[in-house]
Amino acid sequence: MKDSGAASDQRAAVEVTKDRNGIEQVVLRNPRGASAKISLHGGQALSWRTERGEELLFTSTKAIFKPPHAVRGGIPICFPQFGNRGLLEQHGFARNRIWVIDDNPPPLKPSDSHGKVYVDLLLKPSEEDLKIWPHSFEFRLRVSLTADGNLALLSRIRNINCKPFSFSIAYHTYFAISDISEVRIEGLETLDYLDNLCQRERFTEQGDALTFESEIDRVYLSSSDKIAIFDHERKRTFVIHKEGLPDVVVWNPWERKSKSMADFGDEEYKHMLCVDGAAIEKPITLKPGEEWTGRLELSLVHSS
Ligand code: TA6
Repeated sequence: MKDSGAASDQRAAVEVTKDRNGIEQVVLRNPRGASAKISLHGGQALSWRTERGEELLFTSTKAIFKPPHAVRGGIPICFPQFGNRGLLEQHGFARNRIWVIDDNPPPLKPSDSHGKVYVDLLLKPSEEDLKIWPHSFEFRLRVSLTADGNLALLSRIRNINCKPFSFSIAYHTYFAISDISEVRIEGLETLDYLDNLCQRERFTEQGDALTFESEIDRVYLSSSDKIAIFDHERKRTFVIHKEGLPDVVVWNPWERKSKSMADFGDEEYKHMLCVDGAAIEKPITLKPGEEWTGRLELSLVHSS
């Protein structure tokens, strides 16, 4: 855990605390007072706040903060699969495991550190994990807060096995929004998508911004690396920049599904939208010793 040069201001800080279950959480604070909180439960970012303390990630008021439940909100890491297939639990086990702080990660590019306050986390499979997914890996996650208050997640997944393996991954990001009727997404126009509400059938998106009138559960394929989520009422836009993550999951449970989720309020669908940088359609295959890198950077732009 470090705060590098430009963030050496005394208010730039990395603080380790514990939640009510005794699980460690890391709080990052940049010189302007923006902050992020990451739980070692799942390596999950639970909070991302502006320098004015405004919360930008949604967390359900009914979230369960105890393993093996993934906390309903923030940014769960879906690995080694997105979805529900085979022996693995829904969206894989990474979000339901306790990660550790990695004080001596392999070096990264200077741009991954300069001016950032960050923490490095590490997940390795347990013997139990290897029984259901027999592939040894090291998953290094760097969560950073930039000088401008952007939230950056950098994943490095290395195959330390003696044979290749494939995985899919998603940063399952719950954005806090004013009201789902006030929101539109730009950057997905004309893309093909797999519709989870129609047995993952493939469709093509229309030619203008995506708005919401009912449950949506789609994987948009081969998108550009920049997606924008406009919140008209709050006059702000979330901008997602991604690298190595060709697909975008868009999910809002709407009214009926909200009522079926114990860890989600019946009306909470109005105030959240999941837009996930992901690699799903074409799973990533790593040869022995090979490492994959995926980057996601979230920023907030105020719009008039
Ligand atoms: O596409 C997103 C999705 O797979 C939805 O089907 C919904 O299940 C959502 O993820 C949440 O999954 P979770 O396992 O966190 O309840």
